[in-house]
Amino acid sequence: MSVAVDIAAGDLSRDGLCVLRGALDPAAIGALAADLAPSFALTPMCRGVFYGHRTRRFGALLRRSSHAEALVRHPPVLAIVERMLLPWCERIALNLTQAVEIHPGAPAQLPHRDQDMWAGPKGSMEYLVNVMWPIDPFTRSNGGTRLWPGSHVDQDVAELPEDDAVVPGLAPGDALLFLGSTLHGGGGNLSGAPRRGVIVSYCLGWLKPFELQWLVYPPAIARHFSPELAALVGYAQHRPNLGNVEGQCPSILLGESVPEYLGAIDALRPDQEAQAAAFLADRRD
Ligand SMILES: O=C(O)CCC(=O)C(=O)O
Ligand SMILES: [Fe+2]
Repeated sequence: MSVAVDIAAGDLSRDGLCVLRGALDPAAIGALAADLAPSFALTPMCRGVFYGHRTRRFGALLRRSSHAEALVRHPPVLAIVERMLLPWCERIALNLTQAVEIHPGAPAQLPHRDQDMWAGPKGSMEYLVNVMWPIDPFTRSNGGTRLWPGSHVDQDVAELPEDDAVVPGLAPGDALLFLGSTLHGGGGNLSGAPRRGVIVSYCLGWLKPFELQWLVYPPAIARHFSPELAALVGYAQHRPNLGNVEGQCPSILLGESVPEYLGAIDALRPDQEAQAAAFLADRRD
């Protein structure tokens, strides 16, 4: 696994994208698609030029299907994402889960970089890694994701020739990974059938996520998650002390009963603990 992770992480750093072929059994994607079918049937079309009028989207996939966790916690994907993001945070967070259905006749989506939702400086760090899991095979004609390889290097370029875009052909079970700094967009669907896929994205653990994970998975729901999944959706502090409830780890809310009065408890990195201890030792006389 680690050789494959090394190769994929290398491709992702170099090109801004990579494909993991056969990352999951197509049957697992089929089971997820079956659970999502009622949501695809009942969710209204999007409004707005970015989401797309002939496109349907919905989030909260971990609530809609028990099969979503296999995508969100896919070990090689997590290893690659951590390789990309841990230089700038001490834990990664789930940014969103979103099903996207691009209907016949939908135009191509505006090329964009997903990181531009955050207003911080760009070019010196990565904010996000996106993973597209196709439900239907992705092709150039049915709206497969268009990406501009290398566009993560010169991020001042907002637009590149359409002919320079690649559209990786994908089968259910494949995973397409791309950086938040990679220019991309959904394709126009010239075929006669909808193109469905699931996006799972991860961001630096100290950022505000695109989809508000704590509201989408409140304690009554997250209580039934594995501890690892609960931590990914935000029931974990980002040291030092960020993202707490009453100064404690928010996972306290997942217990049977929550005491009304909680004392704050530091969650510091070991280097900060040591620095604080040294500071106090110096002052002791
Ligand atoms: O549907 C796709 O292929 C990509 C969608 C996308 O990039 C987005 O909505 O940010
Ligand atoms: Fe995007």
